[in-house]
Amino acid sequence: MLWWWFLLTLTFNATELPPIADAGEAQPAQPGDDIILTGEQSTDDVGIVTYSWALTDGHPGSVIMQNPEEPNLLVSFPADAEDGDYEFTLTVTDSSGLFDADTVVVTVKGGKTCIQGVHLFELDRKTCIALCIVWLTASIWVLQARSF
Ligand SMILES: [Ca+2]
Repeated sequence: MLWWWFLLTLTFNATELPPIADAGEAQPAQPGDDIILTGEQSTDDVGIVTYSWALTDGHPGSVIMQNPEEPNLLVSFPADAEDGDYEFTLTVTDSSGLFDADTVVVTVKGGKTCIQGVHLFELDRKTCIALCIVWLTASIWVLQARSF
């Protein structure tokens, strides 16, 4: 009887498979954006017990993670977030302690651009827009002056 139980346990453990983590598709973001990283496509033959998200590359001061222990992570990039690639790693664990990890990259761009394609040094958005208005106004004056 004990022998059967032993064989059953051994068979069960042998067929227990590790989970497969899926951190979702790469996506773009802009400073000031809230985005959701989806880890719920991760699978396991028995069931995933824990989800754990971490920022593994990027500027830590430019990221706020709301719920790093949930399948779907809410990420907020503050208005002054730095441009660049932010890599997030999702680690999933099943009830047997087997685990897997997957990464996803969020590319943040646009922090210092006030008009599409216009970069004015390292100015903040408000100053940039003000300078653009001054430049446009000055251009109109010049054009008007030339027409006389
Ligand atoms: Ca499993």
